[in-house]
Amino acid sequence: MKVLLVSANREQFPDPVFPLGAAYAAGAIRRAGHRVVVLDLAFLRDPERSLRESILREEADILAFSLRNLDNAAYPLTRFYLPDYRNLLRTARETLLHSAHPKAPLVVGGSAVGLMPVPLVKSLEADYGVAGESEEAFPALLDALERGCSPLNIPGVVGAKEGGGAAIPLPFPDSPIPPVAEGGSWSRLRPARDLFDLPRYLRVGGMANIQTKRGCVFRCRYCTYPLLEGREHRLRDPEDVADEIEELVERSRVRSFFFVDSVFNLPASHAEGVSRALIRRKIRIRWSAYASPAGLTRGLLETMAAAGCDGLEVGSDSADGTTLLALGKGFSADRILEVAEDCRKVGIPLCHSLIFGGPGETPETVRRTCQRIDETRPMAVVAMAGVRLYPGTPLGEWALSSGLVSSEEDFLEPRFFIDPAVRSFLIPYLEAFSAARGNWILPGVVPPLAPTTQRIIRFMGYRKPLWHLLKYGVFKNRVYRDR
Ligand code: B12
Ligand code: SF4
Repeated sequence: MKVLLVSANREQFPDPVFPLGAAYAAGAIRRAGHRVVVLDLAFLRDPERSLRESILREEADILAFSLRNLDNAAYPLTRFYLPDYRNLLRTARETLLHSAHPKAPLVVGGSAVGLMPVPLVKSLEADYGVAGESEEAFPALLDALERGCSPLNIPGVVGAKEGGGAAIPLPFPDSPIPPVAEGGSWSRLRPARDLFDLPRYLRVGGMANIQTKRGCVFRCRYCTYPLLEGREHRLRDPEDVADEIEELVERSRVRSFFFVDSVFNLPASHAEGVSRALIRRKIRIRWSAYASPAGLTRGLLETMAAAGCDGLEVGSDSADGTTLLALGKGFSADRILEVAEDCRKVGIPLCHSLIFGGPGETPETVRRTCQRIDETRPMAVVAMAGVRLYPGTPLGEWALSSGLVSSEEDFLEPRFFIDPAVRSFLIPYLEAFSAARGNWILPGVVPPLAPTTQRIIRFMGYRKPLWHLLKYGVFKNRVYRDR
């Protein structure tokens, strides 16, 4: 079958990010023998027009959309992408009527779909949605459509017309934990980066992205990552990760990477394994990643630094013990302070990511967190004021059962929780606190860096995450970064 795969993400902040999920999805169906044509909307001036032209030109049997973000998860300056996606699918449907395949099905996938498959598929009036990863479900869906069968018994596939999702989404076929060196069928597969304009992403976004594992074993109360990737770790062979990096260095001259794992440093043995593989092969790159204070030991930090790690976005969330407990974090406030100290000794710049306003937050806990985090002298802090609620997370389920949110559909529009005790206090306090420091970024409160400044920085060849610039006075209070 011929598939037109549209990558719909046009968000340019904090950087345009290479559509790794769409590239994995394209790779999965190409390996199964289908023809794939990609339309990446990220940099197009008139995406709807380009979509119309591609549909008429390509005459594909299936139109598939990769939807990464639903919204920017930031409050109160929330950006909501669903209306744009709705327009795209409507345009596709109308254009198809004048094309060679007026009944070509519309399929949607990507993390936005994984978060709320049935409401999203219905709201977009798509034919089918794939919740979770593409490697098995997407080729199986195409195979079923080719044979004229219903794909609704395929794990992960939902359908809007035939009763709103007959199949039970089961996106992690390789759980429970496979042996360390073989994380399941996806783990040796390569994303089809060649179908996208990687050099352009490197030029304007600074870094290439790569995944070394899927899954997170923690259950932080607000977090969707275990829902998107599974609750068990599925690890790639560190040597295979190093092979992929070497390929990118040699073929595309990539020198700067971001590991997109939910938490890079866990399990520690795997982070150590990936780092040692890079050291052994003397691959000269620099990279950043998300890290948890849990298990981030001095020894591991030293190995990571020797392997090229030059920045960590640490999910500290809060530096107040009761708030950390309420958020379901598996570490103490003291651990955050130790990690900050170890990062300084090892020479790895640190950016704390914080979430304010969760259950039990008070003005006192907010003040304590700000003060303690500031005392760690981080290079940057990204602070969210309010917690984006998602179905399936403990906090989202509590919001549903307590009537704060009335149905799963209601989560489509960005809904945030801010404890009533800090509702009027939080934002003015954070604004004043961050303004006095300059290296605190409030994505939902302070408007982001102007796109032209961002482009100039990248044009000049700057390849690190932009929060590193906060060490320079001229960028204080200006750079934007978020998780
Ligand atoms: C790493 C990461 C980042 C890094 C990216 C660094 C980089 N250079 O890549 C940074 C910090 C820059 C970042 C920024 C943002 N992020 Co982010 N990020 C992630 C994270 C942890 C991993 C993303 C990733 O690459 N995964 C690996 C790929 C392979 O997985 P995937 O994209 O899901 O693709 C799989 C499936 O979805 C499926 N699939 C994908 N496409 C398709 C298409 C079809 C047709 C099919 C069938 C299947 C399919 O198959 C793929 C695997 O086979 C996710 C959370 C998570 N654990 O998924 C959040 C996540 C994607 N981010 C999110 C958000 C909101 C953002 C920001 C908007 C935050 C902000 N306010 O700035 C920005 C937007 C940036 C941008 N330009 O788009 C949200 C999106 C959901 C939402 N609420 O809208 C997520 C899901 C986190 C969350 N809150 O739940 N992010
Ligand atoms: S916040 Fe981090 S550690 Fe907690 S569940 Fe999410 S990804 Fe895992």
